[in-house]
Amino acid sequence: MEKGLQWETTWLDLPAGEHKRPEYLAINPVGKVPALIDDKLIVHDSTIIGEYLEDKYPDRPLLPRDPALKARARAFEDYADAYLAPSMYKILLQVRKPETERDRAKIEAGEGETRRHFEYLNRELAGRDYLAGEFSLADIAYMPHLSSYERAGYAVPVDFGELHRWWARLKERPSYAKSWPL
Ligand SMILES: N[C@@H](CCC(=O)N[C@@H](CS)C(=O)NCC(=O)O)C(=O)O
Repeated sequence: MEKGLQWETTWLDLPAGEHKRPEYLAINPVGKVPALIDDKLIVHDSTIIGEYLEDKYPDRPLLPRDPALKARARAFEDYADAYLAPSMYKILLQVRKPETERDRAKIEAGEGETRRHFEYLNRELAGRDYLAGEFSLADIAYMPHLSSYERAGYAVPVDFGELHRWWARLKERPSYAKSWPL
């Protein structure tokens, strides 16, 4: 939507293992979401999908042109997937279980790590509206993870003011409501 494109979403039930069924493995052999089907082309991994859409539809750019800022955008995009997400999913995979089956140690480890990621992001957002210049793929990378975190009953802490305001700014974008069933 940020690029003015039309798309149709097919949601998979991950706890039910729909992403491991043969029909989905034919689309993404590693059995993870998301995947994009664009006519006859299949692209998977959120980073590659973002880069592909950026290359194919360069209007309304979602990466900075300046090489240094672009490197920063890519680094933060990667940070969301490679660092923040694994910490958060330590929590989220537990809290979706019945309370008696939850592993408290994993939840506490995830909470501690997530807080350290928040500290880092809060510092990096000081004096900035977005992570790398204008709104970009760097910011977008955090939207599904933070949204899942909130749905699990957590909140982006208000004591991290820069982070909190940035997250509020992202959620105000019409694309947030459009891309994510509320
Ligand atoms: N680097 C990949 C990570 C994809 C990923 O781990 N997706 C998670 C959901 S956010 C998933 O499919 N988990 C199910 C599983 O690993 O079985 C990307 O950014 O697309």
